[in-house]
Amino acid sequence: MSDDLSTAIVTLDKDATPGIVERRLASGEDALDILEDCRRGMTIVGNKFQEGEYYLAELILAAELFKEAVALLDPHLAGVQGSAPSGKIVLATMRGDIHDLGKNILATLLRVHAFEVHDLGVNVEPELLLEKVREVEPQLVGFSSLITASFESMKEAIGLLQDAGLRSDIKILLGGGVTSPELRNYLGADFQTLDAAAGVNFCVEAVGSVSHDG
Ligand code: B12
Repeated sequence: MSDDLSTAIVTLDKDATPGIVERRLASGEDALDILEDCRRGMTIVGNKFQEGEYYLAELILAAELFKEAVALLDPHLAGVQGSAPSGKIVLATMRGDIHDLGKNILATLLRVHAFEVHDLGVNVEPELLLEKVREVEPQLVGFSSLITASFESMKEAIGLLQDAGLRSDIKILLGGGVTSPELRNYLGADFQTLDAAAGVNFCVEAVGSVSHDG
């Protein structure tokens, strides 16, 4: 059954995908499990792109299907969440990078865990990130990176936080396909993962240790 959904995304079946999501929701299945199948489908699409079987047009179509599925799942995920916000996070895909599917998954999962998520979107200028951090005073900043072109803009943003004296109040986490422990060291970030659920665990633990009012 779960294969149906990832297969629908992989075969770019725009008629079948939303129907499968709705059917599985109606049967009472956990929205997180359905989300995981969407992610699996997207990973297979990525592999096909890498192997030259799929081109950019297919990637864009698959990404649209993925977003449509997440939009259907979103209200059901929100229903899982607790009451009081457990922490604040500013999320961004920085300048040079327009990939946002993984970031959006993380944002959804964090909302499920009652985080107040301030998602700046994609291709974000470092100055805008600093401005947002000043405004909302989060305990956490999360960068999603899928393309090496965004490394320098993340570095720049962290430098701005440092110069503003805000870096030590914040935990910085990285995720997305091109991130690695080496990148974490290069940027001086606190945590790196390729798994949104591990990112959520880090955030939950971090709000306990860096909590400040605001
Ligand atoms: C889908 C996709 C696209 C879509 C993006 C749609 C969208 N709205 O995001 C479109 C078609 C627009 C696109 C465009 C391009 N892409 Co593209 N794309 C991909 C692809 C196939 C999949 C990425 C994806 O969404 N995966 C699924 C998500 C769910 O996985 P994920 O992001 O890794 O997220 C998971 C975790 O990493 C984690 N996570 C993610 N972010 C964060 C953040 C935090 C804080 C935490 C804790 C966790 C976390 O949570 C998620 C779930 O666990 C990858 C190939 C690949 N295998 O990754 C190439 C890839 C990323 N693209 C690539 C390229 C080159 C491009 C283009 C330049 C192509 C072109 N020639 O024009 C352009 C534009 C790039 C730009 N300036 O940003 C390259 C990057 C190479 C590099 N090393 O820099 C890749 C690797 C393909 C390749 N092998 O060549 N792309």
